[in-house]
Amino acid sequence: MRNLEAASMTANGVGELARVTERVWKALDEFRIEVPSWGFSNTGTRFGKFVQASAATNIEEKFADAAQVNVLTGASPTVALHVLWDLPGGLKDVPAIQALEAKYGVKSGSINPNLFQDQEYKYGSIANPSAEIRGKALKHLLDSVEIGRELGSKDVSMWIADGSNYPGTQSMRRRIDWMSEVLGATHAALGPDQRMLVEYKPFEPAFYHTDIADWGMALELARRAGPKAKVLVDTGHHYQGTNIEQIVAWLLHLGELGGFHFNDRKYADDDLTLGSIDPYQVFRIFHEIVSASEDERAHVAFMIDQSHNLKGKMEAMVQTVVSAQELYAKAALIDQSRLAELQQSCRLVEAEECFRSAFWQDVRPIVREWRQARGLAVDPLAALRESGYVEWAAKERGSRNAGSVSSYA
Ligand code: PSV
Ligand code: MN
Ligand code: MN
Repeated sequence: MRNLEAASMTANGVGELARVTERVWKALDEFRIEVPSWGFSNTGTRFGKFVQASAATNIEEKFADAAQVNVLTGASPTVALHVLWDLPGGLKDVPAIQALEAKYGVKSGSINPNLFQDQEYKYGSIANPSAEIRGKALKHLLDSVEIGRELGSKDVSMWIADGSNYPGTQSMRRRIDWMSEVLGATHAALGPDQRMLVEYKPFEPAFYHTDIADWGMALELARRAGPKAKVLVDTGHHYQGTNIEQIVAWLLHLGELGGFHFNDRKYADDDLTLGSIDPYQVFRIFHEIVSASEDERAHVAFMIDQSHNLKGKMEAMVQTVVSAQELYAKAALIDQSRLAELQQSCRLVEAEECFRSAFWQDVRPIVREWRQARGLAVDPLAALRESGYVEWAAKERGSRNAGSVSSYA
């Protein structure tokens, strides 16, 4: 791919620029990424919490914040909900959520069951040796499916925190069957437009083994459960150096990629803003998506799974959506047919240059033009600052945020 500015200097270049611009605008028009309700409230690490005065203190404020991010970016019309945190009354809370959807103009996105907080889950939820506790976990999953159906939300997104801390203390094999049984029963309850996404994670909170540690285990469990079960890739849930884009390529190829939880990390499941540590990795993942067929990528859900304790929550969320849009635009710049030719003829350096020169292009001017054409804020972060929304929220919510301090940042 030629430099965008250089391309515009020649007659051929003008044509090429128009084609590239069209491709990028189309990609941006289609790009949607869901924000997590838990990214707007005060959370912390296991060592403590630094309270932000402007953080959302209830579900209405989470909807308000999510709506604001959508107004600024034009890319996040849905918000992921966490059942126990956002619908503590379960199904009874559905009408209240529907009222918030109508009021704020954002819809409920994926429904996240919570199988990790209850004391009874000390030795696991769906992989617990106790049939009674597994039954309780199944009931919660079935409630989550019903909540999803009532809200018209497509995905029930499952992170299973089960595992053990010491070798020999649990039968990893028996636990496979127990999980299969519960996931199969959950699948049987899904409505025609619903899916269940199975997330994997090789570490934390368990320290020796986690029951769904990698994409192979998630895939096998999803397949056993049924055709509406797919794999969810959380970018922070891999060992250092894992080739995540290769996992993505495989899952796309198999038609088993349900979606992503996007975040960045330096060490473990750090939940940092997307692309803050390794934007090239995000670009490589997006390339796999962009280069897949429309069919293959049609049902891949993009979600953010981040929760910030130092950065302002609204700023971090807007920054993440904007970074995602920019990195997706970069992936859309790649001339796919040229790349395929170069790969086929093993012209390695040219292929690599074709690929990485797209990454090195500054797409911000094109993205700005697109925002302007779509009536969006040209610079969403600056617009957030100018709107005074965060200061307003800090005044409104400050007293409700325990120990609220002088500033939100
Ligand atoms: C815990 O690792 C986690 O970050 C998982 O990624 C879940 O998706 C998320 O929490 C919400 O439950
Ligand atoms: Mn996740
Ligand atoms: Mn995580």
